[in-house]
Amino acid sequence: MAFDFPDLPYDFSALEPSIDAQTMEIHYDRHHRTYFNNFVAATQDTPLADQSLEQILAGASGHGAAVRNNGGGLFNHILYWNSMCDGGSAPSAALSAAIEAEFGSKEALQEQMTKAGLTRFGSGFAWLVLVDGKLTVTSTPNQDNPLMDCAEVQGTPILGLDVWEHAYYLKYQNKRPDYIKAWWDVVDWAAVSARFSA
Ligand code: MN3
Repeated sequence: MAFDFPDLPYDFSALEPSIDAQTMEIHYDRHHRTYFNNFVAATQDTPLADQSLEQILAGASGHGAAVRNNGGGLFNHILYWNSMCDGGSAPSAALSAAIEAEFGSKEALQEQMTKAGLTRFGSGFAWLVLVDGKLTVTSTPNQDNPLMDCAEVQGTPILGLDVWEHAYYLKYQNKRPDYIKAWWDVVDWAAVSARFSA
């Protein structure tokens, strides 16, 4: 398949004040675009060009660093953009029930995922993942993700938090805890619910 550079589903300023417009513009238009361009360069005119991104990631350990890092970077940022909106969305009844069954409450889930993001040394992502129908929190280094055959916890990510410094440094500098706290205000629970039910 041919890969297209994905649209950002809102304006750069849509997530203010949690995430400032300049950070969004640089993150989307430079960082994400670079992962996309490098991924296309690494896969075009190879047998991988006929696979879906998800299929490629499932075999990440065998494709080399350029495909793993840039394919991961492409997927991870699409999920990250589509994990956020400009406020005011709630989990579906089905997702709420699953969260309460697994974590006790939405607040407890948020605490666990915040901790996963804070304890991820260096750069990476924290995830809410479905593993055999069960919700789990995990994190991955660099641009790895739970779709990869080399991930410690493998499953389907339904919510992704970017904790690379490029996601927050302009506004929050080294204060990753402040960024994550503000990030929860823009999480698109309706989109997470749709992925949960899919
Ligand atoms: Mn990023």
